[in-house]
Amino acid sequence: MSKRMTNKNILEIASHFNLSGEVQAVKECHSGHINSTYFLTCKNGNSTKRYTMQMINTNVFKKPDEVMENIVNVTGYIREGLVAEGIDPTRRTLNVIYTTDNKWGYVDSESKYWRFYDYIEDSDNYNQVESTEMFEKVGYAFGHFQMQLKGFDASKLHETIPNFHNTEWRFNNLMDSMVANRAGRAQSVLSELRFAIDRKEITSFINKGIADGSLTLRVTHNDTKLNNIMIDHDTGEGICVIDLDTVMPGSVLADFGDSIRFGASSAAEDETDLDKVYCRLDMFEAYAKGFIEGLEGSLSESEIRALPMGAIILTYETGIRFLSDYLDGDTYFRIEYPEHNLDRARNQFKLVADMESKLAQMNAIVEKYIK
Ligand code: GN1
Ligand code: MG
Repeated sequence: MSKRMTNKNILEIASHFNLSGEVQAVKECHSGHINSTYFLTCKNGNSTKRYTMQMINTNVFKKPDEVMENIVNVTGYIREGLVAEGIDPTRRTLNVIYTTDNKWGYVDSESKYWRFYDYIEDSDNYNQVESTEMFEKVGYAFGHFQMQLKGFDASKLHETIPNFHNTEWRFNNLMDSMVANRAGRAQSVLSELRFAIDRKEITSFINKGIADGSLTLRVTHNDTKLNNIMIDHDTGEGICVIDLDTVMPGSVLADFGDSIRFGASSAAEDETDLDKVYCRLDMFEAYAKGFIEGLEGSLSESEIRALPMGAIILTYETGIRFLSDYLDGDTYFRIEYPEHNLDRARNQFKLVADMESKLAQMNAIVEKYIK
């Protein structure tokens, strides 16, 4: 448990939610760069029930109630769809637990915003793929997630982080951070800045595609990291897509690309031995298969053709976000040591360079799905 949060604090916060029984155990979850997460076990007579408790990072999500409104609407829509298909929605979509005064969240005495979900039992999330079979199933689930939201009215969604996957905006942000040089680190990252600037032309790829109609605006997840999906213990199926804080209108390239960036990498996002960091084409192929199948033929030819560029762009974009944060003095992503964001940026750029060298092979893989 972090130094700041004590069990007493947690119990006090939990007492404001409609939980079943008494809190018996609290465990901190260490993955995720933005919010803080805990798992709580509650006991009621002989039965136990688990919950996921999260503090929303309001430095990143300025309007947490809007985040929650999106989540309640999106999960409600998915749940109705599952029920209409005769599928039990339990464990297949997040279930928000309301406060005792019927709200989506509780603001504590330190102005921190807390929310609760039912814990997704008999499943796990992963930080590294274990097999191509697993990654294909993850791809299917993220593709299917978009299908589940196909009829969802996008105008109901709040933009929880403006310009989230606007790569051109992210690039301009990097330039601003470089000039402002708030942490005095700009001189030490000249080669990384050069790498980013040399690739400026790719930053407009998605915006241009949306403008010229070759890419469709859909309701997308926008944070399709491998650890944002729960994998069923028995079937290995990607049973529940989690971390719905950034569900917003976007391009399919962002969801595809972000998954490849994280899951098809041969190494962790912060691996510092860059010889170990490359894009695994077997994983790329497995994910592409699952994702395209999950989208049930709704991808256009131009979208399928653009998927490999999506992988490059999202990896590049994440790299420049880490680099900007390093230049700003680490105010956005959680870090474990001072150079963490720089190590992450270097890692992502290595992956970009590797993907660039494999673009023809990635193109050949997706080409197979064009009829
Ligand atoms: C953050 O919170 P987490 O770890 O799921 C970030 C993503 C980045 C990712 C990089 C709201 O995701 O955009 O791709 O870190 N989420 C937000 O690992 O900025
Ligand atoms: Mg997450």
